[in-house]
Amino acid sequence: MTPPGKPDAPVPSPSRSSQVQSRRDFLRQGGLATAGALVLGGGLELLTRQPGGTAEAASGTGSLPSRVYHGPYDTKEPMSKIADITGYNNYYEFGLDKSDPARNAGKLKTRPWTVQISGLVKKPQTVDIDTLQSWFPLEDRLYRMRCVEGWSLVIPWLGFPLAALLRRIEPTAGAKYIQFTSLADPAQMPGVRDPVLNWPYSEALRLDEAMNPLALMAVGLDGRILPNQNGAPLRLVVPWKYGFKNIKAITHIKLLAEQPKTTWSIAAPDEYGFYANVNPAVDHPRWSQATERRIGDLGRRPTLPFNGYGAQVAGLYKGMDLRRNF
Ligand SMILES: Nc1nc2c(c(=O)[nH]1)N[C@H]1C(S)=C(S)[C@@H](COP(=O)(O)O)O[C@H]1N2
Ligand SMILES: [Mo]
Repeated sequence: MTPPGKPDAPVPSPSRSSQVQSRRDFLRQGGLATAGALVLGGGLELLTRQPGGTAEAASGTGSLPSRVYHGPYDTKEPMSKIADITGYNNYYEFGLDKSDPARNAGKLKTRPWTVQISGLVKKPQTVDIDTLQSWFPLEDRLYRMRCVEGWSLVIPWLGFPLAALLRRIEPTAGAKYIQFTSLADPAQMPGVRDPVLNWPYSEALRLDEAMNPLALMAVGLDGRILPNQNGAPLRLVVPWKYGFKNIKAITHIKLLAEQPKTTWSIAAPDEYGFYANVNPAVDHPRWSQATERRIGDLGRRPTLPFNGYGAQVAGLYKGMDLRRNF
């Protein structure tokens, strides 16, 4: 089995998803009402909040960055090209190549979609995705993402804090972990017919990690509905961890007392740990993690501890041996 075993494969020329293109056409034709309001394919209007920033309606700008970010969580680094963000992906349910998700995920049916919330919570329920996202104001967050393979992107997510969802569903006193599960539908996801991973893809966080303000549930990207290849309709974003923790197409959220196994730690426990915090000092057994290639750049840049988010998250791991708990 290969990646995230294959370090930094050459960038395929990103094929622009026809789905994204048609959404842009839709938006250009007046689908996007005003800055700060987002009309989803299902007709639901979502209000977006821009923390301290101005969001401009993106129309007629092709793949150029079109929104301005000044919120407290935003990186000051330039946004990656939307064509790279939506054309260079890992999503094994749709194939192993970076260009497969853009090619194959467009037909995934993301409405209707329900999310089952279960386990150690006071309010277990199965909720429709449109209802779930209407519970929270949506925020733009410009985050770095560092894949364990040694490449990175700067991505303009739109979503709500995972902490807000947790406050709403009310974990019980015994809950210590939160587990996420992806859709695994072989009829829609050709990759699931191959046993390259133990489907469904699943990931988990410690509850205090999940409560950190940086942990985001993304439903959009660049002010628009999330492209399927980036994990529509609901995807986890934990920017201080390697990309594989950022589970896509979430159907189940379960609160647990014990640390669950996760897809990549089952596949290769010596290579992919539960914590998976970005750490340039702990190499992958098969390659260095000291540097990374920002997609779109030629050279490599140093990788930062916790992907540059140490000020916000290092305290979560005080007293832990980060080599053992990799
Ligand atoms: N369900 C699911 N989620 C997934 C993956 C996957 O294969 N399946 N790949 C992960 C990996 S390895 C990375 S680097 C990121 C990539 O996110 P992006 O394609 O939106 O940049 O998604 C993560 N989430
Ligand atoms: Mo990754």
